[in-house]
Amino acid sequence: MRWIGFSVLVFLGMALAQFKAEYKLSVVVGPNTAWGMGAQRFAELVKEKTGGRVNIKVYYSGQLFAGQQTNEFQLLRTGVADFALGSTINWSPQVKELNLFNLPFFFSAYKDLDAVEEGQAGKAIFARLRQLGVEPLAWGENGYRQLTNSKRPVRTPEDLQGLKIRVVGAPIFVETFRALGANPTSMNWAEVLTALQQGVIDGQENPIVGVIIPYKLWELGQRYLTVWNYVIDPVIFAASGQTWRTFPPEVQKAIQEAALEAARYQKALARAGMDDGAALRYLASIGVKVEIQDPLAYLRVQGVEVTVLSPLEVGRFRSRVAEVVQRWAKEIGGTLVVQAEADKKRVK
Ligand code: X2X
Repeated sequence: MRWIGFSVLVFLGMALAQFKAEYKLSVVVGPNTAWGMGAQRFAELVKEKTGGRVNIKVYYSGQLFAGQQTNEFQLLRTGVADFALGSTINWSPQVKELNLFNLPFFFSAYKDLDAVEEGQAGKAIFARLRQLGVEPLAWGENGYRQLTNSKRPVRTPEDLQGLKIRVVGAPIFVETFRALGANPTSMNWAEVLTALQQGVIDGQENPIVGVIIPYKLWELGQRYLTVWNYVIDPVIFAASGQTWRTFPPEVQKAIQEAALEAARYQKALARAGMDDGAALRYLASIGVKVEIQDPLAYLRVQGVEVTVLSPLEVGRFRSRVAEVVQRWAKEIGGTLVVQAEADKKRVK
């Protein structure tokens, strides 16, 4: 009997020892964003689906990487962060394939992006991340990135001349904004709010629902918004390969399911009021009420002057960045770009 009791204890001990008391998840933004809420939902679902064995704590606002957002991928690879809900922009300096999403004016509709994520290109990107020691779980979204500034409405490339625009520290963004005639400067998100407030920069680019509204950028002088859908910013739910390997298969399966469910919710939050209504309908179907149903109307009420570009007007910007696209398509790898084009065609 005593022997059995002892064995049970040893067995229990082993089972418990497999799990850390806390798993760290990195997010670059705060908890009141679609991105942050998606991370929190993922943590809750993982806890629920693993019977409380995997406890994830969300570290918001870049706490794990001390503000240096392009380091996040490295933290994941080395297991300093067990999980992340990370932007493809922030990981693109380490994973050149992710620059596919940074190609200006490449994804003109949500359905193009969905097709690429679900298609050959998306699968190839996930395989590449795995090769680099990061286990991708699901595609989430920050959103279409739009331009804001404190100086004037921007409708043509001429309007953008000389404006000091903050971009993320990924080289393709600096090149894109230079080609457009702006004066780009790279800066971590953690420093952007103060820089806007102090007028060190004139403008920035980020999604409306994802960032501009939750951070109330108009209160920091960003009175002009240009809706041009120039880049869309997917975020990826992922685990460090090192952490992932410590989980038994049934736990991996539960975490994978949690990621897919959280991603659907998170993506819908990011698209709420910005698509044909599908996102709001989905959220209503799962009992989530969204306060701001018409984000552009909401911004106008806040005193923001909204300039929505026509396809013709977008074309003027697009023609200025043709060389940047060509150069980066080579960098990314011809095969991946061709796969992405084929994925997009399937939904035309
Ligand atoms: O830094 C940004 O602009 C942000 C928050 O959108 C990203 O992390 C890519």
